[in-house]
Amino acid sequence: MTVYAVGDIQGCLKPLQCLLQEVDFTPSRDTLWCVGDLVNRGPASLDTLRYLDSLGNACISVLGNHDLHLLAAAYDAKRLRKSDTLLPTLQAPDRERLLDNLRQRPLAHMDTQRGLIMTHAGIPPIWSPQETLVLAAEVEAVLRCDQQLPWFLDQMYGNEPACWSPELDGVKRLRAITNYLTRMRFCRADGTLDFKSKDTPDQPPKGYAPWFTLPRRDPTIGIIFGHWAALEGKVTVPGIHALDTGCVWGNSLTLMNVDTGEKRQCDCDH
Ligand SMILES: [Mn+2]
Repeated sequence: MTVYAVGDIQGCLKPLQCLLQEVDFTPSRDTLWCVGDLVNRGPASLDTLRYLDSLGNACISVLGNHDLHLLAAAYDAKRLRKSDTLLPTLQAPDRERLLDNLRQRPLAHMDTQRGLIMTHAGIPPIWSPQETLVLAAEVEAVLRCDQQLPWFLDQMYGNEPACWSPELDGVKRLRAITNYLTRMRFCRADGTLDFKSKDTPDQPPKGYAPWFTLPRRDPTIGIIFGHWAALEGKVTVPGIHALDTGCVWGNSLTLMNVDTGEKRQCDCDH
């Protein structure tokens, strides 16, 4: 049994299937972890969701900002932006099943045995892996609740509060957790986030640093994440695995054998 982790797919199904074929991925034997952003911007979001659902328990995916955006657009099509490629998914006959499965997915996944945690954007220096799981579960409960979901999707967007406090409550608390786990790039040691810069990690806004360069609460737990294509997967901090290599931007999709750390890539030729 082998566990593989793949970077942001964003509807690039062909390179994913090419990589899985190369490693002879077998759903009855192996497991695929996805760092989220399964959909959007790429050519085959709908078929990507269908394919990953077909893997059943052999696929574990955490939610990314684009996945949450798809859920939000499903409730209000006015939220669609010009660059979104989500219409075929929203118009699909099986959309309800796909969206329902998507919103059951977690924001954080921990493998205690392997000493690894996976989220879409990473983990802020102020949270331990255990705290991260507890806080992620607060948002997961709202996403899975029919009554609360439309309300949350309505309030989800926004950059405030920029800093975590355990006293936060209501939608501010949920939005902060969501932003840390799905949108974070640059951060201060106290957890304050910057949302303006998507640049390379060597050009942080003044007073900020890439979140993974700040001392973390539990260095014995490795972190697998995506979201930050400008990193090109080149993070050298031990135990930090950056898997987004910008497939949807014409670069490549990265698949990592979680146990050996061996990586392979497939070019995105859509
Ligand atoms: Mn993302």
